[in-house]
Amino acid sequence: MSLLQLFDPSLLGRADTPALEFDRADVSRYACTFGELEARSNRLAHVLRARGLGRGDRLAFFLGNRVEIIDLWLAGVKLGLILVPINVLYRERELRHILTDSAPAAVVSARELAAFIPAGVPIWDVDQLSADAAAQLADRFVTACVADTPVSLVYTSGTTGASKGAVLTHGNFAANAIAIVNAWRITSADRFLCTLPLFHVHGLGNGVHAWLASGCHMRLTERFEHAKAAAWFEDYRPTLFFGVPAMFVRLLDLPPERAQAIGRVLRLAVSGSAPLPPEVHEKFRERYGSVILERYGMTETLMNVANPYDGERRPGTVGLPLPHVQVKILDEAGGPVSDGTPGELWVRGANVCAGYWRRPDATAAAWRDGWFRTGDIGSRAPDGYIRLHGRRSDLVISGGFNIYPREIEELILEQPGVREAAVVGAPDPVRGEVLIAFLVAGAEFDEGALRARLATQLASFKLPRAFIRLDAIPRTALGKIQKHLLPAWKPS
Ligand code: MCA
Ligand code: AMP
Repeated sequence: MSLLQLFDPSLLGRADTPALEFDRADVSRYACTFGELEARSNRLAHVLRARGLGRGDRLAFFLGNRVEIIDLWLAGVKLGLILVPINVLYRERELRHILTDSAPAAVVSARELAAFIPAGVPIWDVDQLSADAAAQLADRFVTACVADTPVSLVYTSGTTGASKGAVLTHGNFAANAIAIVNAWRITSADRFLCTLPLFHVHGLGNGVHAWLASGCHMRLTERFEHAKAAAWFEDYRPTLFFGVPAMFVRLLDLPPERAQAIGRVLRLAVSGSAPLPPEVHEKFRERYGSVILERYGMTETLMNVANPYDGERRPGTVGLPLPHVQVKILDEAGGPVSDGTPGELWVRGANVCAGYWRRPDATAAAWRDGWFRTGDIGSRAPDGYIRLHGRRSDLVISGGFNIYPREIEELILEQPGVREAAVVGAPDPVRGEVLIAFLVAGAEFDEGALRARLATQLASFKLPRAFIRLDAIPRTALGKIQKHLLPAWKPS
């Protein structure tokens, strides 16, 4: 199945129905129907074709949330393009890698972001594309796509600093959207508040796709903003909200009466991308009268496991495998573990991506007999509920954004005077974790210069909160860093 088949009942079948509202920074609100989205994306598709793009061509976008991302996505779906979303917080080092690896025809971006894009890739200004599109006819042009046709490369944070592009197909996204729309009973009557960034699969593959597949109404915001969140809920009165745990922590600030009023309208709140602390689950239930549904997914697999809509949403667990997703838990030797014993999760299903872009080595390492190795450690209770215990590698998740410490360690080690570096995650009440850097450095080391350099090279969520100098980094006899022996860090 192609994504267009999934979206057509909304784009064509509900053409006159209000589909979307978006609050722009200048506070003016844009609103449109599904039919207008269909026309906007058709016009843009003509522009992209005229610029020479066709089936299989990559087109990257480096943008904060705005309606034009939806136009690009739909135009790409119609033309058989492979879209490459890039986290808008990424800076030179991350951008250079993704743009070199995916080799897009161009990167669509905005004037205020263009300076971050390394030289070498054509930049197409998003406002210019829209202006060109306005002069086009709104008739539809479609390149036939099937379930196996790639539609996107979404880059995962890489264990060695070199992130890999997960090749996601029409079939992967369609399977995911159908699974969650059914499991979470999403219908055209829903009102969905989307504050998640659209450059990750949580906002795009769950948010935008569930909206387009169900034909419900969506309010999109530029980003989640703590100070505005309550007003958005009260004004828009969403029935549906998807968030990362850091957003739910922020929402606990609301006074009980306001939270209760929001909770009476909110039919379903879904949390994912990082562990939801059981106490946040409990406090949210108390304050809003709404039991968060926690689920587990990955860029490479989209959604795998979710707590049930009906039945117990068990805090501290991610629930049961979604229909049509198979999950097995294996020990180090590759044998099945017994109930309650932690092992590595492997998954199989139409949701699992086609492999890593131009990385046959990494693809071979991650798949075995059609099963994908997640790297997540989990255990299964006798009644089937799955609990995640952590990762095989030292992934840190801050505010729902993934970070491999190795990438930051490599950059710190390039700084004059630094002899050793170890970066770890430390608990943070809002973001779940933040980074702390330990280093051994000589007299010429300049912390200010290091901070300035990291800020130009990396996304802001990857910047260590503190740099702690030690005489030595604890190591094993074989020289391997023992991160668990580093001193505990406390915010001052
Ligand atoms: C944060 N910032 C942003 C955004 N988020 N800037 C632009 N767009 C964003 N979306 C910047 C802020 O400008 C600021 O930068 C810094 O980050 C911290 O912002 P603050 O307002 O203090 O944030 P917060 O209250 O701590 O909340 C952060 C957040 C953010 C809004 C929760 O972490 C977020 O949007 N997380 C979502 C991540 C996500 O979608 N992950 C899905 C991955 P400065 O410091 O420079 O001023 S997909 C996945 O994991 C799988 C598939 C799954 O299971 O879903
Ligand atoms: P990403 O690489 O950005 O797709 O992040 C995927 C990773 O986020 C997974 O492999 C998990 O480690 C983590 N993750 C996603 N959902 C959850 C959850 N509900 N609880 C704990 N970890 C999660």
